[in-house]
Amino acid sequence: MLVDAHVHSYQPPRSFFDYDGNTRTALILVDLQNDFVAGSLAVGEAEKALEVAQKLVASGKFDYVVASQDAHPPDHVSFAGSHKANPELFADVVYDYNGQKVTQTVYPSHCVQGTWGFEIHTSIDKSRIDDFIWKGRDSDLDSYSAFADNLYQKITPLSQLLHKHAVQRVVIVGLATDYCVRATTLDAVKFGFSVLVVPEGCRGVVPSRDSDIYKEMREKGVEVAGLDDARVKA
Ligand code: VGL
Ligand code: ZN
Repeated sequence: MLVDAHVHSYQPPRSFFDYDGNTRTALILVDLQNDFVAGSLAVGEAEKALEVAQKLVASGKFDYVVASQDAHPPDHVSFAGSHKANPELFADVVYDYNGQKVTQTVYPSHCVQGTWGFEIHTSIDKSRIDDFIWKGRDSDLDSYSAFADNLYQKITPLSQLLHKHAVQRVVIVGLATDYCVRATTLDAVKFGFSVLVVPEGCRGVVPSRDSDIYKEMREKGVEVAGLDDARVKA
């Protein structure tokens, strides 16, 4: 590129298209954290999702790479142990949130800020991740989506960061398909992005839900593609 002598600082593109006319595309890595790989909420075959995710990270084909992390406090409402009624794991608990009845599935304690389980798995090259989105930080409300909490009380910086980087299209992989990947993907559509999900780079808590989830995603405008079919640049 020819650089004008009067241009002293790099300006990010203001257009959804890069200098070659390609759609500016971000990679969103959802919750590739130790607790979901080998910890308290381990997802089956998570290593296979990590392998595909790292392949995409290493490709260098994305204009922006962002990773979400569940970042719960120790007394988070999604932990069975936080409820006096002693609910069983994976039971649905109804609780009061500012006068509103909220249904929350409860899990073992996981991804507590500052613990090993919270850290992104070492198979992912973190030096290639531009920004990290911490979610589920408030004790009294969960956040499956990397864009907003489950009641849309607050949004995370993710949509702002994508706009700052002039991104129009997002490619999503991560854990777990049936919770945080699903919610992040459907929110990406709601927030106006063009969305591609790569199932090879995702694994679910309950794998038998996969076909229904990918069907729902397609019905809502998501492109679901294999790694070989995934056009990471337009
Ligand atoms: C997740 C359950 C609870 C996920 C997070 O990352 O899919 N699932 N917290
Ligand atoms: Zn969680």
